[in-house]
Amino acid sequence: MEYPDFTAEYQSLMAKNLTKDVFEQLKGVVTKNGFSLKDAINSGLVNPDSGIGVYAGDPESYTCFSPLFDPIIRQYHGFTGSKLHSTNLNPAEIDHHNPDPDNHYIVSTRIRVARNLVNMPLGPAISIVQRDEVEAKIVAALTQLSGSLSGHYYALAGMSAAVQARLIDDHFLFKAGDKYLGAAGLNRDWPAGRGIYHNDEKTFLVWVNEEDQLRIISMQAGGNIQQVFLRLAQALTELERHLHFVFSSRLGYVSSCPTNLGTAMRASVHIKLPNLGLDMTEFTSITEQHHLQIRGIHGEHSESEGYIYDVSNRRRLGVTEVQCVQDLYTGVVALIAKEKELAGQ
Ligand code: ADP
Ligand code: CIR
Repeated sequence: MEYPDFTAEYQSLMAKNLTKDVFEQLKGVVTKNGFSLKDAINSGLVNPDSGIGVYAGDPESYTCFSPLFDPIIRQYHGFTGSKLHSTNLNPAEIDHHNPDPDNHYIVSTRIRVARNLVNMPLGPAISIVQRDEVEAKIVAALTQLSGSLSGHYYALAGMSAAVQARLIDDHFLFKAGDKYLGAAGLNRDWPAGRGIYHNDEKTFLVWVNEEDQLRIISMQAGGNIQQVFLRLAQALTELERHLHFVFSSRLGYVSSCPTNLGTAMRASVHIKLPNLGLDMTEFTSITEQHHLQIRGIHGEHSESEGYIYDVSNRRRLGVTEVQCVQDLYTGVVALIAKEKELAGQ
């Protein structure tokens, strides 16, 4: 493999950090699962519009390719690496319940975490047999859930196109054919081994073998962040009785994309901000101040509709889960205050 020709359109953290020196150091490196530098950077090479541009094939990728991954991790999470990552999923420490108690702005709240099983490659390097094995282990654990978390698993392979489209439109299911995941090898053998578990109310959901082996999701209408967090924390406690997730004190919960390391948590609201939506400079200055990110209404790389935005915590490593939710809470309070001020003008 030759050093890539990074033209001006390549603005990803991968393009920025893969200097000729780093390339020379890593070009011959292969992890024990056969994952190479070329595999790690392929998504960013094929998609020059990538923001990050790298994926890990296994937990070992983070050490084998650390001269590339470490600066990307530092730059994305603002985490210097001088302290270890610690986790705090204690719902009692969420001291604010709802940033929009009168229900004027927040349409819905969702908190998800990514998890992967120990002793398995991550999605980009997993084999079809291993993926099926992961699915079977996860489904067996989900079957043990009871009470409000109990539900059913629906394999993607057995799902009609209409049901799939409806679940995607309603924000419950992942989309097929993501080009960034595709170039990372994460869509191989699609739809084998993939599926979704949910309870009847669709307030607790688990995505199986998408970008990570598990995406564990708690969501509901309105802005009661504490209730959403509590449900997620309870589900994690239950699932950890049956599943062993990869965790390191340096990287937290290990994920295929470095943006999801640490808490692996994205806490988001769908929030209607018609006035702030007309002033994206003001909008983004508030979100940046509070370490938040704006996405469109159908998730990453989608657009807003009807001035409804997906606002979520940006940093996930070096902060606890409670802090991620606190980032969201204080930022959303600030956004609502500004929206009210603009509406009054
Ligand atoms: P992820 O959150 O897993 O990183 P995406 O950004 O692709 O992935 O979002 C996945 C789905 O979750 C999308 O359909 C998105 O609209 C939906 N979603 C995200 N946040 C919320 C929310 N607060 N309320 C309802 N749906 C949401
Ligand atoms: C990219 O590099 O843009 C994609 N691989 C997605 C990166 C992860 N998402 C994110 O930063 N929010």
